[in-house]
Amino acid sequence: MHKEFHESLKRIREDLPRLSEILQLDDAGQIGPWAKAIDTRLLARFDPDFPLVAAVCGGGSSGKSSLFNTLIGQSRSPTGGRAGMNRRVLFSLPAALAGRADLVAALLDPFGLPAAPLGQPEELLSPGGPLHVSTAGRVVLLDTPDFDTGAGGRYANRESARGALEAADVLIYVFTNSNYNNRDNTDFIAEMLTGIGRRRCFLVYRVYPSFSTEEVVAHARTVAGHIYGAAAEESVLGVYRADEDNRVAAGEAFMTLRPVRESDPPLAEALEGLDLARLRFDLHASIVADVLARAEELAGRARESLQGLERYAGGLRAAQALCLQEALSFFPMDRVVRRFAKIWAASDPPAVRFMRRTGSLIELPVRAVLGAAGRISLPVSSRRTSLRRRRP
Ligand SMILES: Nc1nc2c(ncn2[C@@H]2O[C@H](COP(=O)(O)OP(=O)(O)OP(=O)(O)O)[C@@H](O)[C@H]2O)c(=O)[nH]1
Ligand SMILES: [Mg+2]
Repeated sequence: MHKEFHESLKRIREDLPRLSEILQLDDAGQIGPWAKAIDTRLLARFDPDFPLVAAVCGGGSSGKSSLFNTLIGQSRSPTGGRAGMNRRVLFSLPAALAGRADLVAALLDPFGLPAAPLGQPEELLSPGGPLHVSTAGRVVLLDTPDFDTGAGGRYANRESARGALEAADVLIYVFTNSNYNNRDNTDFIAEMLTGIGRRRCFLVYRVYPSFSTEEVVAHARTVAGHIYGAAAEESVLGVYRADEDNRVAAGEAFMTLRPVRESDPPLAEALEGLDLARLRFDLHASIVADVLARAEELAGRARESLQGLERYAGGLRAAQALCLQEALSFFPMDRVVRRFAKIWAASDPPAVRFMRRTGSLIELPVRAVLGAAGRISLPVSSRRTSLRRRRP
């Protein structure tokens, strides 16, 4: 299904511009952006060679960079005690992607900024486009800036974190004992993961070694519940604990990750072993379902609003008719008609002259009109005055 979709999409992508060229359609301006969107947003993403993109994310100083380094097996991302250290995204670029410029372009598209290879780790400490390091693995890992550094509702890195989260197929959410119950962080993550479509995630708990498995499970359940609500169970792909270790802090060792459920594979293996086609299909299906549900909701609201407007217009029409009826009863119809007759006679049109010559026939239509005016229902008082005025 996944493969068929990719093939069909590719055919449309190739045939439509050719058709436009053959038919000499004057739409080059539209075809270009359309083709680019298909290339980067859809075609590459459904390419069987497009790697899994997993974003490591979490609050400031939760251990994201330490985990990123652990997973790529190289100490490339700077780690430290100051929250909000990483200001840009660092991603691992599998060596297998080297010859696939189209896939790399698609990978970078959500960031909207040109990428460059990482030179010195310090480059990550100032804001800018994403940087990359080459790895032997098959997974693209993103080390993202934290999204909770800042104050008064303004967060320094949220936009950059947002790009990374939207580019990812899955997330690896790192949390600690001091922030696992922080609603602000989980709310932001929840918005990213479940706002439109549902991205699944791995949970990594940097925890004191003294914590029991039950405590770790209970805290992980709190985090999952805050992010996914009722869908927590099926959305969490695995829970891992990384016990606090001073050698990690000293930069002498990588983190040690242990699956909380003993039957689960190590995190790196779990990532490599994900059924990518299924995962991506589910993700896109959930995005389409959410988009349609929102559209349905909007259409429902629009229908309700239209009904309200129709009722309002009906009310206005009824009020207008009532006012008109009332106003008509005060309209001095006899005076208007007499004035009209006067002007008509004064302008002395040839037809009138002719009629005058042929007798007093002129009196006839005017009298008829005046008679009609007299019959129009007028308020008694105004009819009386007009009758009185008509008498010499
Ligand atoms: N004791 C101990 N310290 C750790 C461990 N893992 C990470 N740290 C330390 O915690 C601090 C923050 O770790 P980072 O990996 O830089 O955290 P981060 O989430 O990338 O931080 P920002 O990029 O600033 O948001 C560093 O001083 C790490 O050395 C651990 O297992 N044990
Ligand atoms: Mg970091």
